[in-house]
Amino acid sequence: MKIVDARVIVCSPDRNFVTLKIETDEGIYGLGDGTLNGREMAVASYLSEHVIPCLIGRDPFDIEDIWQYLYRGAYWRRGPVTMSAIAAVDVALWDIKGKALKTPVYNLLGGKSRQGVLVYTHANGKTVDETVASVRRYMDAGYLAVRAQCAVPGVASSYGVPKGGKPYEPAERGLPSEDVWSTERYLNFVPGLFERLRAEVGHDVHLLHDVHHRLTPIEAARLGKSLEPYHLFWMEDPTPAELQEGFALIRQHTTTPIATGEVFNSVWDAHDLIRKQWIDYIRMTIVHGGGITHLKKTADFAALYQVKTGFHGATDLSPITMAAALHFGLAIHNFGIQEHMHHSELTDRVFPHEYSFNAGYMYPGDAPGLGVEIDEALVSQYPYQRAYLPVARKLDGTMTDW
Ligand code: CS2
Ligand code: MG
Repeated sequence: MKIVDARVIVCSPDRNFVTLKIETDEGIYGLGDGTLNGREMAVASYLSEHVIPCLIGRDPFDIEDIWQYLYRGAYWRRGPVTMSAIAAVDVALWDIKGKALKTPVYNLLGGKSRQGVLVYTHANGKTVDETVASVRRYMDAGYLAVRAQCAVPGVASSYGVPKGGKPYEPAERGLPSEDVWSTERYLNFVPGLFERLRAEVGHDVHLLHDVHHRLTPIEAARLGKSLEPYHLFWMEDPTPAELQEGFALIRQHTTTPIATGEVFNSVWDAHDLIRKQWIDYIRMTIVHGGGITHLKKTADFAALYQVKTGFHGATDLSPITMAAALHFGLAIHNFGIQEHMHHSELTDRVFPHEYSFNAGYMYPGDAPGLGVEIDEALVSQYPYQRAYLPVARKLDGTMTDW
């Protein structure tokens, strides 16, 4: 089998997605996701200008060699753009191999280690009451794990809370909006949110919270300690992870489990975090972490240190990545949990897929390959529109981490 063509499809059904379609001389094609929220066209150009010419004529079954060629051959290694482009190729090749061998991708990864993939979704509210009601709605819908985010009183805009009554979508068309942040008000508010949540929804549901890189290590230690009575499933991205040893300071003070890595793109970004057991879950995702091939190596390394996976799964990763993550999560032994933020109904029509949800778990389906398609007729109606993630400033105007 030979790769005879490949092309990048950028579309924007409610939000931008970058899709790579690789075609073979046997009529089998594969789909990969290269979506990088707010920097989509960088990945599209990297693929079109620098990667696709090198793919033509290669055997799509040579997944490992093509991965190594694109990684080592780039010379300028790592980074979200490079690794998202490599991921798009890698995932498309796994899709082709599954289709050619007439088996779902999870079977190529060792087969089923479990019957379903435990998922969590996003609850939020402008008030504690709204957040409690939102968590309850998802519990009633069958979710066993729910992330809870709430507007912080006295702060004009908070991460994870929708604006203007629309569903929460991180990227906004037009230039970056400016959010406001107050560490003091946040740290004084969040423990009370989870005290109320546990009192209202009980202790069985897994509750998660995303700090979104906004605290110093000692502030994160204070937060983790204050949340211990509410036994969160995890406290996510407590502090920017460039300073990996900062997580050692958090660990000294709290037993609240820690998840990080959605902005990572290589196992080297988490090398110390994993081997020193400074985290409990690695969130690096298949689309930004170099694809299934690199995430398999990362998960196997993490397993040596009893670190589990908890991959990122927000709406800015396409249904192709969600499908790949579910095949991956069904197969690997040290799976922890999979994020599942609902795509819009229009996005689901653009990317018809086999995966499904039932009673807290998701299932990738048994179609050969990934079990996801792209409706190219529909795509043409939703062309790319530049969009940005917000930026954040402290109350005094100092730039901070969004
Ligand atoms: C968040 C994301 O889902 C999460 O854990 O951190 O919504 C994140 O803000 C977006 O993916 C950024 O594009
Ligand atoms: Mg996050």
